[in-house]
Formats: sequence, structure tokens, C-alpha cells
Amino acid sequence: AANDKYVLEIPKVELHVHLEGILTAKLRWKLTQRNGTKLRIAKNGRELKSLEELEAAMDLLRPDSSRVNNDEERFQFFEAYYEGFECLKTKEDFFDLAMYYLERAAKMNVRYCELFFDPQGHTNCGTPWTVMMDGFREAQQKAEKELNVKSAWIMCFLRDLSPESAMEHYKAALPYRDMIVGIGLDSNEEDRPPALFDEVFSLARRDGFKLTMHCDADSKNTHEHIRQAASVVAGHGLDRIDHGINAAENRDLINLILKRDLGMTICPWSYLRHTTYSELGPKIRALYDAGIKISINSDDPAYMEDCWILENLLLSKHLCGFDNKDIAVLARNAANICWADPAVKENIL
Ligand code: ES4
Ligand code: ZN
Repeated sequence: AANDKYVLEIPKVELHVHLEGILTAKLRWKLTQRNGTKLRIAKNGRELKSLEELEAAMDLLRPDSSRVNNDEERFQFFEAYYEGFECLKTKEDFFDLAMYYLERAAKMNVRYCELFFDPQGHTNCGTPWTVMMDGFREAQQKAEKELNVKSAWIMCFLRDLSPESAMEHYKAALPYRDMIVGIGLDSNEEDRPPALFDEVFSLARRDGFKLTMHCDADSKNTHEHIRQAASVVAGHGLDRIDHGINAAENRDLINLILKRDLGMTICPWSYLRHTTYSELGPKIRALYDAGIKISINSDDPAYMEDCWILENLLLSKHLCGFDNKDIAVLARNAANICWADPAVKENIL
């Protein structure tokens, strides 16, 4: 327990959390009631009628390393995740969602965070950009002033939608570029290699954005996707990699990541969806021992038994045998690979 106190109290930087992935059953229920929207979740569109039903449905989607990975389960996660977007209607909803994260973050001593959001999921629900971004901006300003938590946004494109849709959304986001530090790519990776989105990522780099992409461990072409993300997209590869833990299986990929000095955002709890404890520890450990700047993060806490950056750090301690010195290195790595202005970056931790 004394060690847990150290992990709780150490100042932190979080670089991989999906705003929509912190929409807990309780918050989703509250917003559904407030807006009179329908509550559906991953069960052929059947409408749920109570918070208890929603909690039970979301509970089935949590990572559980005792079940084998299957495509059906991943599909259900995405379905439930996107259905969650339907209760977000007003500026206040987006503010509440972001504040929910930022207040939790403050309690865990997160000092700076880069938050993913998926604008295509919201425009798809008919939500205007001003509603999203004004809500986010108010939360960002309030958290910086009142909670001592700084934040920036990473706009992710949904890789299961077209590159044309990504480009349209990129252009529509430019009026808000002062809030957005980076561009990412998420959602279902099946048959959607990084290079498909080369054009919009190249343009974003020319415009001064930092670049990252998800390379999920359960992707069928995991090594090739990591290679493209690390060395091909936007001329010479991206600025960070999200996940990418299967690089641990391939010395050439480790060397490539080291050569490009790419940071990696690791979310241990997520991988229990498709990896066993005994496989996971050594993979994370191999990346760390190779000298790659990995950071530990939370991904989608609402779909993971309420596991946040703190629980993920504790899990990585347990899985990899990290001690407090290692935890300090992981926190330092996150500060190192974050995309805050140099002046801010120096004083984050
Ligand atoms: C996601 Cl690929 C992926 N994994 C987990 N959460 C997500 N949210 C959006 N894309
Ligand atoms: Zn993610």
C-alpha cells in the first residue's frame, strides 16, 4: 500500500485517453435522461430502460484475459462506443464529459494531458463543431485555472471511414486549431493500414500538427502497420505510436522506433481484451528495456471496469515488475514525448 501511495502521488502526464471512452454508464444515463435520447447498446439496437441494464451491458464489454480475443467482441465494443455518442447533444454535455475526465485526472495528480476525440462520430450524429469544441474549450480553461491540469486535444480520424471523410473533417477543424496539438487515427483497424491516410497526415504535418496513430495488438497485419506508422506515413513516419506493443516481437521494428526516437503510448488494461497476463508483461518490459520511451495510459476507462491511468500504472508494476524508480521513468517519458510547448513542457512535472 505504501508503494501505491507513491504511484498515486507522483505527478503524471496522460497521452492516450479517448474522451468518448470515459463516458461511464452513470454519465451516459444522466445525459440520456437530460436530452431525452434513446439508450441503445450493442444488442441489435434494443433499447435499454434503466441504468442497471446499461451497467450490465457495459460490464460484458470489459477486457477479460480469460476470454479469447474474437472479432465479434471487438465489433460489439465499437458498436457500444459509437452508440454512446448519441447522448451528447449540447455544449454543456461536451463540457461535462471533458470535466469528468479532468476532475478525475486532478485527483490522480495528472498535470497535463492530451485527449483524443473522434469528431466524425459526432458530426455523424448531427452535432455541430461549435457545440463540441466550445464545450471542450470551456472545460480546458476551467481545469487549467481551478484544477491545475493543463490539456490539449488530439483529433482522431476513424480509420473505418474513408480518407475523404478524414480530409473533410480536417478542413472543418482548422478554425479550432489553437486547441488541437495533434492528429491521430483510431477505430477498427481491420484492413485499414496507416498508409491509406497518407494524404491527410502529410497535409497536417505541413500545417504544423504532430502526428500519431493507433497500431493495435490484435490487428492482423500488426508488424506492417507499425512499420508504416514508424517510417512511411507523411514522408518519414509519425511522431508517436499509440499502442504498437507487437513491436516487441520484432527486433527490426524496435530498432526503427529507437532510431526515430518515437514515443509509444501503452495502455496495459486494454490489451487484456486479447492478451494473457503472462504474454503482456514481457512485451511491455521488452519495449521498456530496449530503451524506447513508453508511457502508461488509460485508453477507455468506462469500458474497463473504471481503470484509469493510476490503475494502469499499478497493473504495469504488477505485470512487468516495475519498481518506483521505473514508475518515475515512465512518468518522465510521458513528459518527454508530450507535445506541449517547450516552455510548458519543461515545467510540467
Ligand atoms: C478506439 Cl481502436 C480503439 N481502441 C479503443 N478505443 C477506441 N476508441 C476509438 N478507437
Ligand atoms: Zn486508444
